[in-house]
Amino acid sequence: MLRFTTAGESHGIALVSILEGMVAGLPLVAADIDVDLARRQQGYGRGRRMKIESDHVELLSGVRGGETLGSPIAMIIHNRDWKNWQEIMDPAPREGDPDRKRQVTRPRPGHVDLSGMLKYDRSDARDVLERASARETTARVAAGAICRRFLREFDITLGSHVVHLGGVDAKRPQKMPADINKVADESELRTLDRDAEEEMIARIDAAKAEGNTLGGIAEVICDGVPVGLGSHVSWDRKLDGRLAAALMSIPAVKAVEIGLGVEAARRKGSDVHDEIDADERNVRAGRIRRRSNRAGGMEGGISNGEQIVVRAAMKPISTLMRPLGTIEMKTREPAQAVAERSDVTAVPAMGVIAEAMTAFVVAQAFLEKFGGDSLAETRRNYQGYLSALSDRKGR
Ligand code: EPS
Repeated sequence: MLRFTTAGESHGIALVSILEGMVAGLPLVAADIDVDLARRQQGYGRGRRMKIESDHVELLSGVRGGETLGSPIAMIIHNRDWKNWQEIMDPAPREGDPDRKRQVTRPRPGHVDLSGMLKYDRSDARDVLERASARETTARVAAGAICRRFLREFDITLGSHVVHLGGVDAKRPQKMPADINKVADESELRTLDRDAEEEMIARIDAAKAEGNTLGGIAEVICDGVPVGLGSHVSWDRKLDGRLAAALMSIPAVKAVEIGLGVEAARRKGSDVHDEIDADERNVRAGRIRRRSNRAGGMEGGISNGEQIVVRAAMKPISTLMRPLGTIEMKTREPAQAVAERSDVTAVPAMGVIAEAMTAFVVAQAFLEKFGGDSLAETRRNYQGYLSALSDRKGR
């Protein structure tokens, strides 16, 4: 079973990511991971923190001589900002210092500050927000980058682009570029519509001037997935449900759509379902193709061989420089929420994180179906499946 876990606080010493269940023999170097870490740090509207950090992964285990060993892959990403926070975030007990600096006692509406203080019985919301911070997603992107590297061995690729930001829709190009990220990464907002981008930047500037924040939507497209990942037989094996859970777990994501998504509920069946044709060349999909891909590459929780298309919608960040009303927890008196340094928007970064989470779920489902302890074994198993699909006749 492919799985990963992360650890680390936003202004702590470092972030840690452990990916377990990856096959042996996968070529892997730190640079394969660093490219995605750098992509996650981009985006107009980020705060000053991104100028401090320059994320780089150190591989601690599970890789030798540029190849994975099949053992857990442990990674560390140091927080450069730690040097400015050592006193505040020091893990050691601090005698005679009951009032730590930068305590947060005026919880931000929309943030986990308040629920976390109550649940974990903390008087300083910093004990909650340091882990809730989207800085944690760096460690997810590290694990996702290895999954992406694995999927590339099977010609499965992923890209994403921003389709909405702060009230502005981006138009899709007539023809999607073959390498979406190559084009999206050139844009400050990771959008494929340059006109919309200008308008989005203007909205970000205006939001910043008024101390506000903006949300948006990113779309992930995964190409090359064979028919048969996930299963219809049990609720927790459905690929669509697993993808939705993975994307919903990204901080501030409030909705996930697959294919047509919510729009499918408004249309008649004939305008929703993708008609089927035989297609000799399309072995990966069982010598079949759909005339359209409104289903977003899955039917009944099983991949159908079309592109997987998922969208994640992010609410505006809950740290506002013009703070909303709250209470001071010590006195329960009305107060203004804490206004910590933050981003105006992080939608472009969220798209990169959504790619990582999609890569993880697809790699996990792929390994579930084809198994294998080494890359060569997984490849043999996959090729056996493709030849069986190819040889299918009369049924
Ligand atoms: C975040 C607040 C900001 C963001 C941070 C997420 O950090 P800081 O409080 O240090 O200014 O920059 O995102 C990252 C550090 C990152 O790597 O994405 C928050 O409160 O969630």
